Amino acid sequence: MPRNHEHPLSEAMDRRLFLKRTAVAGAALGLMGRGLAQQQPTADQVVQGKNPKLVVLSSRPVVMESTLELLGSERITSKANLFVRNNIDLPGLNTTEPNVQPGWEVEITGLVDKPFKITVDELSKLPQTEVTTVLQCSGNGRSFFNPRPSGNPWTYGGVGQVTWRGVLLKTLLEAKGVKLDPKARFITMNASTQGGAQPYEKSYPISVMEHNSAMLALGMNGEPLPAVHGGPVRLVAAGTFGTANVKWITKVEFTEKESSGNEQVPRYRVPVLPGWNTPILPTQPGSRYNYTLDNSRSNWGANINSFILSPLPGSSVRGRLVEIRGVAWNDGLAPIESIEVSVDSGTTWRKAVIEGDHGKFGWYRWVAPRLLSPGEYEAMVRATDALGRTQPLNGNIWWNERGYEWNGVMRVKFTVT
Ligand SMILES: Nc1nc2c(c(=O)[nH]1)N[C@H]1C(S)=C(S)[C@@H](COP(=O)(O)O)O[C@H]1N2
Ligand SMILES: [Mo]
Repeated sequence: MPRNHEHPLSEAMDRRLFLKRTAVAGAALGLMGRGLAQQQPTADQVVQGKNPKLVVLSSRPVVMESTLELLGSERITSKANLFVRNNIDLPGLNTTEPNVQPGWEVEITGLVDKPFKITVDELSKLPQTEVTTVLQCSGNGRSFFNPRPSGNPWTYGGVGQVTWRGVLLKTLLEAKGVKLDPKARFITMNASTQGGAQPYEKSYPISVMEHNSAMLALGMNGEPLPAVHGGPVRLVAAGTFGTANVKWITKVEFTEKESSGNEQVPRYRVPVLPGWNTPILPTQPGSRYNYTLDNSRSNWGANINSFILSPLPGSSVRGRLVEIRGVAWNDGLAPIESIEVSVDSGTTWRKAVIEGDHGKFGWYRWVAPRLLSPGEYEAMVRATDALGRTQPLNGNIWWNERGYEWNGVMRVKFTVT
C-alpha cells in the first residue's frame, strides 16, 4: 500500500488502517465493544441488509460510505452497497426492507390554487416515470480538503448510481388539475417528524420540476424504496446533490422564499456571489465564513466529477495491457464530452473511450486501455463537459469551511507486474 502522505486517498487508507489496528489491539486486550478501544459496529449491524464492507462513519445518526471496489463491481449500485447519510434518523427504519405504508400522506400546499393530500397508494396508481441518477452527498471527498473541515470524513464512497421510479411533480399537479401561483419560486420539502424526529426542511428553485425531473419516488432499482433510503416516499431531483433528495417526505410546499431552517442555512451551503448555479467563491483555506441566504448557495447541481474504479489504489495488476476504468458524471445540464486519463502523474494525458451512459443524470462509463511495462504508476482522470466545466487538478482551490462539493482530480497509485 502506498504511504505517500500528500496523497489524499492514501491518507484515507492510512486512517482506515489505523482504525483497523486500533480495533485489533482492542480485541487483544479484551476491550472490544466498550471502553477505550470501542469499535464501530459494522454496516450490517447498523442497517439491516447493508454490505458489511461499507464503512460506518457514524452509527447515530446513520452515516456509512461505500468503497471504490464495491462501486466498481456493479453498474447500478445495489441497495446493499449504497451509502447512507442521515442527519436525522427516523426510528425503526434502519433496514433496506421496504417501509410498507399505503396510507402515508404527502401534503401538496403553499402557492397552489387547490392544496391537497395524496396517499402513497394513490401515488402508486398515477403514471410512473423512471430515472437513473447519481446520488452523491455534497460532503463526499471532504477528507481531501486541507485543512480538513469538520463533519463526516467522507473519502470517495458517499455516492452511488440508482434507478428511481415514481410520479413526476409535474404529472401529479396535472393529474390533480392544480395550478401554481406565479409567485411560487421555490419548492420547500419537509420530512416526517414521526417518533419525535427533528424537522428536515429543504428548498429548491421551482425549475427543479423541469430540469431535474423532480419526482415523488416510490421505488428504487425495481423494488419498493428501502426504508433507510426514504421509503415509502422520497423526493428525487435528478442531477442534484443528495441533500436535495428529501427522504420520508410528508409535505411539498410551493413558496416565494427559500426556507430559513437550519438544514438550508448555514448547513449545506458554499460561498458564492449571488445565484443558484454559480461556482464556489474561493475563500482562504482554514478561514471562517458567515453563511447567509445571500452570500452563499445551497449544494445544488452536482459538479462535474470522475472516479477511477480500476485498478484500485495500491493494487498490483498484470501488464502489459492494462485497462483503466471508471465513471464520470455531472448535473445533466450538458453532456460530458471528454474524459482524459494520465498514468504518469499528470505529465501526459490521453482521451479515454466512453463506453456508455445511463441517461444524462447517470454515470458515463469510460475505459482507457494502456500498454504498460512493469513499474509504479499514478493514474489520474479529468472530465470536461460541453459547457467547458471541468475538474481542478488541485481540488483544494475550492476549499470551503464546511468541506462541500469536492471534485479535485483523483489520483490512484498502482503497480504493474
Ligand atoms: N429526511 C431526510 N432526508 C434526507 C436526509 C436526512 O437526514 N433526512 N439526508 C440528506 C442527505 S445530506 C443525503 S446525502 C441523502 C442521502 O441519501 P441516502 O441516505 O438514501 O443515501 O439524503 C438526503 N435526504
Ligand atoms: Mo449529504
